[in-house]
Amino acid sequence: MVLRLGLLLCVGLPLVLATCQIGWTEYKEDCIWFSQGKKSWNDAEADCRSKTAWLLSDDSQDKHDFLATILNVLRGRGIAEWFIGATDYTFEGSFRWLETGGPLTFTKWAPGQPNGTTVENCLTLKWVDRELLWEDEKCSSRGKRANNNNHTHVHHTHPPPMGMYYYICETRNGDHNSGPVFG
Ligand SMILES: [Ca+2]
Ligand SMILES: [Ca+2]
Repeated sequence: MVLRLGLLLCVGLPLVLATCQIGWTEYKEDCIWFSQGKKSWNDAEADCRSKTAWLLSDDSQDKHDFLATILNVLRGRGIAEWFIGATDYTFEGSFRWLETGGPLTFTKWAPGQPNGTTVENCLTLKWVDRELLWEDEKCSSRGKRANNNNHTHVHHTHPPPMGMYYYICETRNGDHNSGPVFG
């Protein structure tokens, strides 16, 4: 899938890939990476951090449209929901971006969302009809042992456990070796 996506990105979008590492997609000053497996939000966040990155901020219409172009292709493969980098775990109802700690000024909530109260504290990007929108979702599959294989099968014989989603990491051009400051 990486190869096909890479090919698609090279052919289908006017990208300059020179300043992002291989496997990352350039958007303005950012480099963006799409997971090939599902994790809980915390594990996804840790995986991004291990790449000197963070879970993505979807903080402008232009960036959202850019993401929609790519995610629409992956949607065709059955990958339709992604964790991104905001949570209201600390203060219920007050989502904050991981990247900046700031509130969500640009928003893309699906109708009726967020609706998860203290049960759903993690932000997902999700296709609702033909629109890519936000929903709050469970951050992990609590209580159940997640099926933790790394296969990227698109078709599941059983639905995936709630709270396990694909995810999107983001970093700045050239930041791979310097490291962002967290906390
Ligand atoms: Ca919540
Ligand atoms: Ca929700």
